[in-house]
Amino acid sequence: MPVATLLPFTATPSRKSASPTSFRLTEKFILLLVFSAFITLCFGAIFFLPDSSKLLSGVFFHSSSVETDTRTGTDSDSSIAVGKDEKILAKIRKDHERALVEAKDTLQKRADEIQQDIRNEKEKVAREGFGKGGKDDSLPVIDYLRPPGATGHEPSDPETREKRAKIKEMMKFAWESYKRYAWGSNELRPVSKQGHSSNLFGSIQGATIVDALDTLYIMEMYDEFDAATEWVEKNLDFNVNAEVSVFEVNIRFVGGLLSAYYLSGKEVFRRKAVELGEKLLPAFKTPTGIPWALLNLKSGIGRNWPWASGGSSILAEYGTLHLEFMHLSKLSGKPVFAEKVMNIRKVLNRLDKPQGLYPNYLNPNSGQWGQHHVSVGGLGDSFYEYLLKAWLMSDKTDEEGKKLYYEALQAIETSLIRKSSGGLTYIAEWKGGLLEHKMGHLTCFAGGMFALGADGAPDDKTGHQMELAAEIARTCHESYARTNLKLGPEAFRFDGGVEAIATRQNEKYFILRPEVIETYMYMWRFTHDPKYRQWGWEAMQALEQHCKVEGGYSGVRDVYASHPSHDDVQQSFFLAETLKYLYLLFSEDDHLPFEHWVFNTEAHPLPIIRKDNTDKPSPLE
Ligand code: DMJ
Repeated sequence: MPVATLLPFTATPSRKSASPTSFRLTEKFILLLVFSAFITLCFGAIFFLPDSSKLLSGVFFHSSSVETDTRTGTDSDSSIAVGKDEKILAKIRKDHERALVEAKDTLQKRADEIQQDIRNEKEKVAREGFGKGGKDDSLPVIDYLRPPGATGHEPSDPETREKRAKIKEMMKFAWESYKRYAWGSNELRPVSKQGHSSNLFGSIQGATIVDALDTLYIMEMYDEFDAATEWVEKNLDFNVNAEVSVFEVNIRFVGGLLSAYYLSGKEVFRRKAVELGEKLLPAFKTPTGIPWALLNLKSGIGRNWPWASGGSSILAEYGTLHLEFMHLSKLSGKPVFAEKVMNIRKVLNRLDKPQGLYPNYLNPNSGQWGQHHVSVGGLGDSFYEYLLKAWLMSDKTDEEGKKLYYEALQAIETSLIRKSSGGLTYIAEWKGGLLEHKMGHLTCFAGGMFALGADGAPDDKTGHQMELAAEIARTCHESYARTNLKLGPEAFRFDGGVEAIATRQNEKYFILRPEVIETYMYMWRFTHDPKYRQWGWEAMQALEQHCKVEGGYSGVRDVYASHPSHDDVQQSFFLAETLKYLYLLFSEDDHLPFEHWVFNTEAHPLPIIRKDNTDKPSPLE
């Protein structure tokens, strides 16, 4: 492993100002050397170039003598000024000597002494506080170690490089537009050029800022990242008397903050993530510990969506907390977060599953299933994703997560996966024992999930899982290809004589969702089949052509229309997910490599928690 990966607070080489909280010793050392060289030059200029010394005394020293002369014009003041210059020179000489001694000291230090210095510095920061809010006693001092691959390098192939740069431009435009017209609001209305807030976040502000942080970082948009960080430090406030969606706040805000922390090492993100996690804990106060969908952050009172099967909680919502909560425990030293999500597993394990399937609705009071609807799309999707990723993120130690995932997958294959007469594989929905031959755009993430899980599949099913993944990717591509705008509908059907086409007006919209591009990205990483980049590029061109408006990117109401009618929302997940997955599709594999990172369901990368503790810093060699 390169030494750089072992260094706590190791800065990305090209990083400008979004560095971790304090300068690292290596950086200090380099600065000292530069400073020493600079001073030496100045001394040379002063002592060996007599003609320029006068000039220097007026310019380099920002001459107090010049100013004094102007004010008084007396000789005695001039002599005072000369005396001052000598003092300044003496001080500089002293500083110079001290810098050299310090540099020498650093060179002579052993690796363990350097590590100790780093620890002392970190403890000092924790003791003396950081940013707004100052010291936080409730968080343990931890060593930060940036996991490998936080930023990538330019693709070697010029065409890919160009495409990747184009995607970065899209991010710039989406971000700048949000900044210009909606800064601080949750989302942007790109047509009417104003802020937009859905009720998912109550009165928490800045969803786009928090959701975009890691995309800004990995695209090396560091000035923008710094501006976003400053906004978080000064304005991100969870002390609101408002009801929020626990799921949405978790995947976008907690997930976004955690990733920003792991990428940048900035303490403010850890602190905010844990603070928000704690605010979400009252959601678990139900007889079973299955959390409410909605929570008032001030009162701690929770409830469920009124439309959800007799007051049920939703599988994809309570089942999509695991990754973030495991990291909250790791970063806070508080086991309560992990306990809450492990309890969800326990409740589910006790229940009978119809044909091995997990219904979308579960009553948090009785602990019984609500309506027997099953879906790998909306209401169910990321529950399955998190079983697999819980196992991967635990460095493959969470055997229970693995078992639950592959068992669920078996049931899905048996009961939900079908092939159309035209040869398209799709994942149907299940309603009380009857199949609905419809697949949502949301369900298209499953191609990526199957590919990601193929490697660990039991009974030599790896090849089969990869085939399935490729078939889902193809079907989802067809759902795009069969529209006028070459963007996918919200849901498409395989009945009534159609295949991969939306037949209902209320299923024809496209809201900048990422799932299809997400699957292309996984398929590219695992197969390197150029068609996935080709498909991603097609989607990118359609986005540019039909979704780009003067004030940002907008969803469209009907992908079968000849001209787009814009819905006037730039969803925060467009910046968090769609553009990030597109960018990674055209990046090298060592950028956020799967051996080190797992993406939460909002595409926020979280590092694998190493069983052998190698994610903890070790002494330098
Ligand atoms: C995102 O918020 C997440 O991907 C979530 O899991 C499902 N839907 C949206 C994007 O479509």
